[in-house]
Amino acid sequence: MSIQARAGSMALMLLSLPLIPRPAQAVQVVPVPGQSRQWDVPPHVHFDELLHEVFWDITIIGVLMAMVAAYFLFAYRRRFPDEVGRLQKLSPQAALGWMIIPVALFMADDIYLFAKGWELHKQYREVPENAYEIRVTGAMWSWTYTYPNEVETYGELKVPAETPILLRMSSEDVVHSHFIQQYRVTEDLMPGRVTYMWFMPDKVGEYVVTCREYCGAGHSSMYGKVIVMAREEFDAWLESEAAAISASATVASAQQVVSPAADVSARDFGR
Ligand SMILES: [Cu+2]
Repeated sequence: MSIQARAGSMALMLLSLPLIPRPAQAVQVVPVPGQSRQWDVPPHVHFDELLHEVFWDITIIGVLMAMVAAYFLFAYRRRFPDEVGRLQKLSPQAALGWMIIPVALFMADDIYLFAKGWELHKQYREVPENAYEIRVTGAMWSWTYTYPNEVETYGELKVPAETPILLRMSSEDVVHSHFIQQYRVTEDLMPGRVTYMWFMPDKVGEYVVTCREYCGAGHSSMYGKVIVMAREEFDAWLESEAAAISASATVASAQQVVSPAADVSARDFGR
């Protein structure tokens, strides 16, 4: 991208900044339209790229500053005990130049990084169309995950690999925050509101989930796992869980058929 094009896109991004932030309960997940913005690179990879860029940026600036400071310390050192420094008077143009040029350079760098951060933020907020949705309920002190077929797990979030995962989240009591360090993502859960996060589990494996908002004495026990499974393995697991639920529901309804008659007879005989 040329410098002009980059400056143009940065200016556009800045102009699109909402001056008044939307309230947190606005849960309208905007699907990514068409094929134009399918996220080939997951947001957690972008997050790391940007973090490294910031580290390089501050390292280079820091080293340059230190070198200039060391040079000045040496070049303008006191050469004999009674030496008195002289201050050269700058012309107004030179004074303005020394003020404007460094500020412009630093601000350009800062705005460039800010624009990249904004882009990353948008990626985290725009959920891909093909995301697989799971409901999350936080409570003191557990995580409940509910799958589309009403299968529930506790403290273990099982997900298929290479599928974007959308978590739609709420809390039963206080504020919690669902944090998956592997995917560089965290989001608050609040009672009476629904919030969301999405991530791309790109590799099979087990990763850590913690609560990132102090939520009472048992806060540290809100510790769980994300288990990323191969797609077929995940489908088979979900099906077997659903089958187990419907089998136990069949047993329960059979018991219900028996019990009303028993109740009636018990009532009648008790009279
Ligand atoms: Cu919590």
